[in-house]
Amino acid sequence: MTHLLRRAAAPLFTATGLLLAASAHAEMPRPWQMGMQQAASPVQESVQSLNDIVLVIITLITVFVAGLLGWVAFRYSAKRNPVASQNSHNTMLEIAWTMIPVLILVGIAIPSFRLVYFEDRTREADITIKVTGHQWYWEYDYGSVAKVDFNSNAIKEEDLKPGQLRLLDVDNQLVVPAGKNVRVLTTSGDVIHSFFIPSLGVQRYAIPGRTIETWFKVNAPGVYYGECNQICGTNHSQMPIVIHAMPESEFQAWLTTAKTKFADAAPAAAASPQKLAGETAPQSYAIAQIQR
Ligand SMILES: [Cu+2]
Repeated sequence: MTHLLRRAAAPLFTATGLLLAASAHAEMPRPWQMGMQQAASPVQESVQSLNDIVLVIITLITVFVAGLLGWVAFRYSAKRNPVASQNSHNTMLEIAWTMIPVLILVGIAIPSFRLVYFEDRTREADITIKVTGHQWYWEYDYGSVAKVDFNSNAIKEEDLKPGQLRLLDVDNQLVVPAGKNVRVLTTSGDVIHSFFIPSLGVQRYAIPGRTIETWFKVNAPGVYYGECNQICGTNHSQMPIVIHAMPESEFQAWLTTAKTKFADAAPAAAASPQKLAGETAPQSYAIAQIQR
């Protein structure tokens, strides 16, 4: 019954989603969504085209194997084929059914590895942002361009304003310039988290004591939603990610205001009760050393 009700309400949710999308481009999970979110970065475009290619290959293989199985069951049933074949091997056939799958797998592996390396390293970073996962919020450090370091918390259900999305909207969005290469360095202040934005093709672990690199370039200004997708404790579901991409000039203006707005934000982060003893202050992080 609940299932039916939800099904009936689905178009309503979709309409709300479309309204939101019309006001400003936004990529988020939608009720009853079957496919992937629309690609908004070069990496996600590549992810989706590889997905499409692999989907065609596995569909053809599934149809072929199912057809073969059906044909053998029909043609060689005890009724139609009372005297069973005594053949135990056939060299040519065995070479074929070994080599053909090997060639198919190599064919899939080549574009797959190419993609893994493509999303692994930023070619020419215009900006570097250090992303730190905490139980249970994200911290964004713009150390490579300005002394801006702040926390991003989910908005509590009772504080949601009209149009804000439950478990998706945050108080402080991660603002980036659209069309620029954004290098992301993930780490964690406590347990393992994962920085995941589906429409941008970003998914990286945030591991304490380690720094992992990835990057994205947002194709067009807009708002792109993500979530922590590594179960990290009680409030794992309460640490969404909101990337707000804006034109370069607007981003620079935002950065100027952010310097004042978040002037005292970093010490607050340091005073966080979940902070582990010995964890280094975000400012001490030498981003310059990672530049290559
Ligand atoms: Cu988490």
